[in-house]
Amino acid sequence: MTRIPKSHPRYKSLMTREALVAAHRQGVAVLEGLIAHGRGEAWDYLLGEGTSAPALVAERAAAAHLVTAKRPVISVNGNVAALAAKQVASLATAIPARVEVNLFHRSDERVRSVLRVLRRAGVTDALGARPDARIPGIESKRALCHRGGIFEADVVLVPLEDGDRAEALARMGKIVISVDLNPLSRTSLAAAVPVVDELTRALPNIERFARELRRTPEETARVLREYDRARSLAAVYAFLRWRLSALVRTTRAGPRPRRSR
Ligand code: PTJ
Repeated sequence: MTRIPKSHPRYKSLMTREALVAAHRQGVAVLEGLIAHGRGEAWDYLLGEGTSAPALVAERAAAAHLVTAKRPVISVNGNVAALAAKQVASLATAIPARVEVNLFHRSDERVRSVLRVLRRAGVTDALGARPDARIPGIESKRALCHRGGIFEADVVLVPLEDGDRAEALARMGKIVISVDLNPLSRTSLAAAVPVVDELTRALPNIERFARELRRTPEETARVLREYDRARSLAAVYAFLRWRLSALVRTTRAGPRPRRSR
């Protein structure tokens, strides 16, 4: 592993990249996952590398759905395990929700590797190793799932998803919550609650809201009633437009725009 000096202006970003590379070497993340990460990071630059107000609204709605669900499930793939196993464990406890490993590039060995990472992070009963059901309408191995997990879940949190399964889960009548920095992705467009934020920021935010909303059912009901996915996505696009106009203004004024090192 390359030693990254703490003084490097992109220290956090470079460390995350190294963590993903290490996870790839351990058979947890796939090469395609590294490409996915690069795409996500490009969006994060545009969004200012912080949680936007519209993302917070979606995260609160996500928490409200999760704490009122009968059978909530958090779906985990290679990237999610590599970047946020501890946050997944903590969120699953807070809700409480089941965790299921679901891989696009599935092999039994990879499922075992991801389960190992989750176990070390504190998820001792994650599903995924012995799928006994299929998501209708999906031909890839992502269709494989557990009856007692994703198949019968009413609310599914799908971070860093590909669009196909998010659409199929929505067709099954499930409430799909996505975490995806790309507000134009098929996943974000298919989700009932698209959270356009970086995974390691989004999960702790959702957990914080879940812990708060569990104690306040009336507020939870209000959040569920008032959340409007179309308005929420439109607010993300408006935020992006505002960010880009601010960048145009600051660039014209001289100094370098914030966070564009
Ligand atoms: O582990 P596997 O085999 O299940 O494969 C996982 C990947 C990620 C390769 C697979 O799900 C995939 O191909 O995903 P996509 O279609 O590349 O979509 C990933 C989405 O996540 C993209 O829209 C990225 O912008 C977004 N993304 C990447 N990193 C992050 C992110 N969103 C939030 N936080 C991130 N850290």
